[in-house]
Amino acid sequence: MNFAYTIAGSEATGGAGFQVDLKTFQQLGVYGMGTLTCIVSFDPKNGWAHRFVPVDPQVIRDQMEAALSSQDIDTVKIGMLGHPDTIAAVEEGLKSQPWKNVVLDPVLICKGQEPGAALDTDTALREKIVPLATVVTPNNFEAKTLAGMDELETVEDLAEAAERIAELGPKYVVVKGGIDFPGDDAVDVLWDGEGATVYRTPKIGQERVSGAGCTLAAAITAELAKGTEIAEAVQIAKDMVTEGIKARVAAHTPFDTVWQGAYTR
Ligand code: PXL
Repeated sequence: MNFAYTIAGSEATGGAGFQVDLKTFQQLGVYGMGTLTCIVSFDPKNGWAHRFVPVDPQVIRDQMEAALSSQDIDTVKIGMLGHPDTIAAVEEGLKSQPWKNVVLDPVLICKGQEPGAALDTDTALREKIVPLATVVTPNNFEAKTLAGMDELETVEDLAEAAERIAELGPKYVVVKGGIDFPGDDAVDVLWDGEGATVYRTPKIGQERVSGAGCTLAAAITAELAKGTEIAEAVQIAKDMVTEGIKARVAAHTPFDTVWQGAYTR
């Protein structure tokens, strides 16, 4: 059995976060484990705004102790952390043992949230967690923020952002162009320390779909847990996201959501 571990927030509708991570792990045939960092409950009475509650840092420490004592785990995905105290607890837990793969989805803000809401959290993430990651998967906005770049408009820009973020510590950086990247293709770039690999597939519509970023990072994590090498893991993850967007599930929320069950190998 291969094990994959997620440290992420709950998003109750099933469209993002912890719920997506476990669905993705299961779909790719790895045993999913997890620690909850926060609870997000969208508010349907208020435009589906984010209601955010951090989990007590001691409870995060307890969950990590339980999970990491129950199995020899070497592969972890980190999703939404959301608070400096959460980041401190997760940093401590990560440093309690060696890792082969630490995949960080550097969630700065969620769909529908205003940028710049929590600068101290963003700074703590950059200073404490990014240097511990072996793989980081920023979206367009996160890549601009972490790389200190104003625009990502060409494949060369994506590659430059990835290379700059690698200077913060991570061996591999996957920058996701996403819907904001100009043109008809969904373009992602993997920087591996020596060069850039470009992944390209036609965009499916022009609407944002919830859970694409979580699914991509979780799928990379699951594949790394199985021993797949990074460039192939990213391709499999992108294929899973593409299939999942094609098979997206409509909801009463503002965004459709990815269906992880559409992908089989
Ligand atoms: O998509 C980013 C994300 C990650 N994790 C949780 C979320 C969201 C966005 O809403 O709620 C828990």
